[in-house]
Amino acid sequence: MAYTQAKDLEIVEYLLSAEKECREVVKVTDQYPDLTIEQAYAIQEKLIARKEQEGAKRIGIKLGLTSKAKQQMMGVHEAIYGYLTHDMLALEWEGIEVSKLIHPKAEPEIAFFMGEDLQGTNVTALDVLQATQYVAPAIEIIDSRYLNFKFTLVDVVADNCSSSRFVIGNKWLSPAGLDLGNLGMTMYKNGSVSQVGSSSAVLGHPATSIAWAVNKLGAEGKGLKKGDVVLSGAISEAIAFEAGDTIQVQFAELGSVSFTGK
Ligand code: OOG
Repeated sequence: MAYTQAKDLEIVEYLLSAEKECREVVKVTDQYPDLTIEQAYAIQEKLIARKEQEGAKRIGIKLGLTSKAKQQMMGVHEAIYGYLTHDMLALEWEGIEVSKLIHPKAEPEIAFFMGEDLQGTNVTALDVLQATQYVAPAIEIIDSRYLNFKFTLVDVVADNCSSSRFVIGNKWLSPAGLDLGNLGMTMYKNGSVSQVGSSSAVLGHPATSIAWAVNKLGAEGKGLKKGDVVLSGAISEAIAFEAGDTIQVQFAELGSVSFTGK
């Protein structure tokens, strides 16, 4: 079927009902193969606006497909961004209710807390670091609404980049004095090492990844606001978990963050 903008709200309801009812759906491009990335971002914006009508508050953004490995896996050359809303924030000590999710996976990330507004189209990694008040260890829980977690770049952008939940550790540090471009990371599942990596996997430096997103937003007249949280992109492969599993991510210098599926 040919895509027209008139379909946007139908696609938004399709994705939101999949999320609410915890069921996988066929990807959007199966029905609209001609959908473009720009149109997918417009759908994402309408999806978040719809959530705002239901009471959600935007609290920042997340980056996706920032590692070369993940880009190669998807056959793409570009990162993606989506929005974080207040109801995605999960608390370490409360656990993640797996029955409310479809097929969740955990990713190790570094969270940035903005100390200043940041907007523009020539923003550099240095600008990002100067506008950052704190960085903290984080785990993003992604939960694609699509069947078997399989999608194209266009599909995943429309689906707000698989965003679902995130957990932030309790050690927040100023980025000054940290070698954020090369922090070692180990992710454990139930006490066994599952993934190892370095923050350099995120486009060479997580602040480079955020600068990319700020410039993309800048081209649309949008930007980051003081107080926003930014998840800078996965450092390794995402790992699936179920109720009863404990995931822990340990960073050099930044400390650790964990949660248990319940
Ligand atoms: C897309 C989102 C991936 C990341 O950091 O790479 C992501 C997905 O794989 O579902 O958040």
